[in-house]
Amino acid sequence: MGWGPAGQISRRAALLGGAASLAAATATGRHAVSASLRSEPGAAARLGLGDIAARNGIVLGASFAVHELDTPYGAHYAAAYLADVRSVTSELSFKMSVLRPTAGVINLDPADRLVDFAARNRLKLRAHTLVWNDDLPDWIHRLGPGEVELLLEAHTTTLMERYRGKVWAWDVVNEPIAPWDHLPGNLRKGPFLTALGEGYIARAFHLARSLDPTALLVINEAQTETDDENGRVFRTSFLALLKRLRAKGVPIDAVGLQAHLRSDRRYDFAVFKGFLDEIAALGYAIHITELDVNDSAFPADEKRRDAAVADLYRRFLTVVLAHRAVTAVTFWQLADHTSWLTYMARNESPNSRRRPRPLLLDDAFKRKPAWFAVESALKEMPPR
Ligand code: 9MR
Repeated sequence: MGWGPAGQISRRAALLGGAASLAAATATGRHAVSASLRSEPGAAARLGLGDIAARNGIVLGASFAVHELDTPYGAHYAAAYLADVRSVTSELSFKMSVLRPTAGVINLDPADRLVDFAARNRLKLRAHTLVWNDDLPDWIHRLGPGEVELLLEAHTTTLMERYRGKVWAWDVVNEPIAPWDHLPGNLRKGPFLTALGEGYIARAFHLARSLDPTALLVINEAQTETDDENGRVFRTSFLALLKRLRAKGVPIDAVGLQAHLRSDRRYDFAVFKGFLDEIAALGYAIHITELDVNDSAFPADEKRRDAAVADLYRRFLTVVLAHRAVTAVTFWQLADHTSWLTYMARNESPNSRRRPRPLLLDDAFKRKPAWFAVESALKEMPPR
């Protein structure tokens, strides 16, 4: 079980092959937002989610894929972000698979384009991710340990020097835990672990801190939310790792918890709150980094499905937003048709009439019950 890129090839191909025209990004701005809001009756009277969150001390964001700007709905895509978020996370463009598709080549165009979009629109940028033992191009798997060490150093240095002052938070290490690899500490196997042992994590953070003393440095993990054996193993293993890193003085500012929630899993958010308490007790801030709801086990009927998705968002956020250590919440995209779950479903079952509805906006960028559930949770949260 993993978060591999299965079924996502067309999406990455679109990104890599895209003519990286800046036209769509530069054409977006406050004008695009107001145009979109005018088209939605009553919308102008409501604050965006990012504004409500900011009033309560939360940075609200969503992952962003620059190639979506090149689609026929590109201007609406940008407008949706400007209306509702204060930060964007790079969903693809800062990954080694995109930046370094072949040995000796670095493709910075998509990352530059995202940095430019964020800067023009005064959005904070979460850069995802520097070091991840998954989703790597094949050539990295063929390197020897010494070369992997050099790659970690060169990659971190190139990116952090280039974007210093433009990135608000770096997911320095992504998903260090993978119990199915059966390694000590339940650490995820991969080239960086093989080359440097657990020390790859400390190495990356120390280097990152020396390159950018002001950006927030984040360690990001998946699958910690469920009330089942898998969730328990992830929580215990990740917490043990955080304690070891804390004891060694590794410079980590915040812990990222992805929160890809699923309709086919059990949740007890009181248990999850206890986990947040333990992270906070170690002195870390907490970012919710990839929130969405896989609705595959909810009813086929769209009204009932939307209500169930909204309810799961509400239950989760009520607990999370009440926790003082939580300072940022990021959704994994905003609109259903741009979700990784939709891209995957389209690839896996192109003829299915049922499409995932995991996010806050529908395919026409209209607000869904989930949007209003998030709005209420943000309005009702205790201010910081
Ligand atoms: O949503 C992303 C998808 O489009 C990519 O194909 C995939 C591999 O790069 O990564 C997805 O994002 C993942 C994130 O980087 C890490 N946590 C799990 C996310 C969903 O798979």
